[in-house]
Amino acid sequence: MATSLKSLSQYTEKNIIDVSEKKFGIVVSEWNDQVTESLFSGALETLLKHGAKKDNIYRKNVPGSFELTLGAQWLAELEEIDAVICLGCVIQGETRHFDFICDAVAHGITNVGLKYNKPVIFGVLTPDTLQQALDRSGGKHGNKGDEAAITAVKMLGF
Ligand code: DLZ
Repeated sequence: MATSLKSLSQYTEKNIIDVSEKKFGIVVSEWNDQVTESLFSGALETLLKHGAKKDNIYRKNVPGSFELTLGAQWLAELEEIDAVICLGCVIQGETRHFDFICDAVAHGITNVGLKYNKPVIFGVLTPDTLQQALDRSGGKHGNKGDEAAITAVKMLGF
């Protein structure tokens, strides 16, 4: 999808365009699903609040955050999908597993976005503890799923 020029009249508030005809893919990692389900609920609610239609939102689950990249690619390669949101939660453990997964998924998601020229959003929490994740998935620090969704909507306005 190449960026198209948009005139000021196509924007509503805060530089946000009408996304009622846009199609969104959401990839959800099943690891730490207590957290990722809340991220998904937040993302879905935010997309609907901004005018996206439920019929235009597609969800795919993947086993863990490491698989988000391939899941994102499977959605991004579909011509009809306008933006992809990746939701995961990698909690720091005692080994370097955390670093490998976080590095791979950050680079992987970036590459998918560049390859398909579409917004592919990094909605992956990388906390030290489960509590920090819960605080950021509908708890006292908000919901990063909402932020991922609004980022997708904003990127479609470019
Ligand atoms: C193996 C693993 C571990 C230890 N921790 C997490 C995690 O905190 N969050 C997450 O999303 N996934 C984790 N995984 C699974 C990996 O993402 C991946 O699914 C496996 O390494 C298989 O490729």
